[in-house]
Amino acid sequence: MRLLIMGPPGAGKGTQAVGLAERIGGAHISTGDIFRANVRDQTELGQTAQRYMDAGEYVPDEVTNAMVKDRLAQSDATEAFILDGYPRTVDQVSTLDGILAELGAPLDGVIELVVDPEELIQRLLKRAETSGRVDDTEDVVRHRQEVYTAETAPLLEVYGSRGLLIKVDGVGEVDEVSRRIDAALPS
Ligand code: B4P
Repeated sequence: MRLLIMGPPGAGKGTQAVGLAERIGGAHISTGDIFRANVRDQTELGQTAQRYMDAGEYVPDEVTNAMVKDRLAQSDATEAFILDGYPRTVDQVSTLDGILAELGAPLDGVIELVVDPEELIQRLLKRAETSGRVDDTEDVVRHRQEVYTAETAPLLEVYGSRGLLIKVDGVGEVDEVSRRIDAALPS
């Protein structure tokens, strides 16, 4: 199964994608995690990504697209994957379409986690207490929500018009949300 998981910052994409990847037996590909690993290791990619992430902005498409293309070509992603946090822009959608067409690997579904905006802010401020993430301060968290609304929310319509969108209520215990996702997946 090949899936995307989408939703605003703090919706629980990463939280849900880890378990879901295990359940579908595929790769969990989180662009946020890959960027953070590169920042930690002080690679050239990490140095480019860091200034955007710290400000709550998106990393430029050409950087992100090349990174995902490379990752999707790895053997653990051949049969099944869940892409977490990608695509986030219209340009990333067309790049992903091209990559998947080349691989002959169409998507089976796009999960949208739906969570109320104020709940999102509270979750991320709570995460800030332990995460050490520079992009979890209140101003940056609010800016990330605005960037999501402007740049990424329109993508949901694109996938909706392709009949791929699976809306899931993201509020409740983590296990409860996981059960809702499993029940909504195509068989
Ligand atoms: P991401 O790492 O994707 O971060 P996120 O949107 O903050 O997190 P997510 O929705 O996964 O929430 P999580 O499970 O952690 O991106 C970070 C940055 O990287 C971006 O701002 C951007 O700069 C860059 N980037 C990444 N992808 C990019 C792309 N494609 N293009 C350009 N730039 C890109 O959950 C959040 C919190 O809620 C956690 O503390 C969790 O414990 C809690 N939580 C989860 N589920 C819960 C539940 N059911 N109830 C209560 N709390 C819950």
